[in-house]
Amino acid sequence: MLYRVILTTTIQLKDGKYALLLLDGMGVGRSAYIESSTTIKLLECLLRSGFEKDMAVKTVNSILVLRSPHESFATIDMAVLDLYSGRADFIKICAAASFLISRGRVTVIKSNSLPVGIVEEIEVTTQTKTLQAGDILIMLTDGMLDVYRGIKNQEKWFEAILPDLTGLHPQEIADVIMQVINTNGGKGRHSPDDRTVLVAKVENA
Ligand SMILES: [Mn+2]
Repeated sequence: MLYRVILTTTIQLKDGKYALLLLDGMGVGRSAYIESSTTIKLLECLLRSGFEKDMAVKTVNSILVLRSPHESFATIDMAVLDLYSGRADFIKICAAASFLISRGRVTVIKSNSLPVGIVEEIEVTTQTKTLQAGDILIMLTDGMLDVYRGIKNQEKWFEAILPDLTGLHPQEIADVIMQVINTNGGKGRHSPDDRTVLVAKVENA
């Protein structure tokens, strides 16, 4: 049996850092299911204990590869925000694009790496942006963008619905996005994949 597990978590780290995690796991069999859910806990644990984020992702990958070769894999979408400087580091392991709305402009953050749990050595690249008050960060699973399957630039279509949402509370933004996607795509009509969206807004303390 094929399992799909999507998990999200937010973690307050040391030194005023804050991590947003979105994991989309897939695999065959009960062990794969358990592994997907332990992956995010492990990642959380490593980050909390002070591991550098690249190292944390690489460690999780090694463990997955060793424990269940080719039985399960997961995509990891991680944003680590420095609440003092506004610096945001993005690590995307085969994850869907994220969208940053800043002063009415949308920036798309994309990745092209392999998911964790497949190859022994993965490359972890970090993309960095600077956030300011009022900025909105949207992270989502590939199942959301699959609604636009067959369309060349899926991100462009999604992007078009975003600028009007900036005045809303993050939960409302998430609700509207989910509504739009479900209306356009039907509940699993085009995509049997799970849909999850995570919205964060930066405000002055
Ligand atoms: Mn998916």
